[in-house]
Amino acid sequence: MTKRKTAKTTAAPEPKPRILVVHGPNLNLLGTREPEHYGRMTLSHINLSLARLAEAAGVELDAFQSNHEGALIERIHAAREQGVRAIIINPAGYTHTSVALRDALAAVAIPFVEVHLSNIHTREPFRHHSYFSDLAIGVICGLGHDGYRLALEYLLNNIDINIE
Ligand code: CA2
Repeated sequence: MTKRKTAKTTAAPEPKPRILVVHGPNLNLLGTREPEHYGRMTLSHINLSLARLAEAAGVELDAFQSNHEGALIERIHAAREQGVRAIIINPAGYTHTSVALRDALAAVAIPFVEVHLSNIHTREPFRHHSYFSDLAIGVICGLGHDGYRLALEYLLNNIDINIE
């Protein structure tokens, strides 16, 4: 008698939830200049500690930095296609100028936390207004690189309620 092979059905593993961290212009210089405002930690170091925290929670974390408004907008559009669950964004100088970046976040409707290393409200008046804050779940500013970690911890604790 010949034995017939039975096809085993193994369910595909659930994809990990994804969180995207977006860093705006000049943040690639972190840790090299203006430590009085932006601290001494480099962007790679910040991204690495966030990635470790996310991995421990079973979440995939992508980080993206650009000095170009269009590239930031396109990354945010791509996030919708990728099913990104939440975004942490420091729009840097675009915080105070970019209707286009704001519109991209509004269009994809992915919940986001706005983070600033420095306290924008204690600095020059032109930094006091953000085009993002009224759309954000929350805003963290003035806590240096800890702000990113706190934003991520919040999202990791609340990721399930962020599903539309
Ligand atoms: O405090 C923040 O995180 C800011 O978003 C940083 C922006 C600034 O325009 C915002 O008002 C507040 C500037 C980012 C520039 O990053 C640098 C980092 C190191 C050295 C020089 C610039």
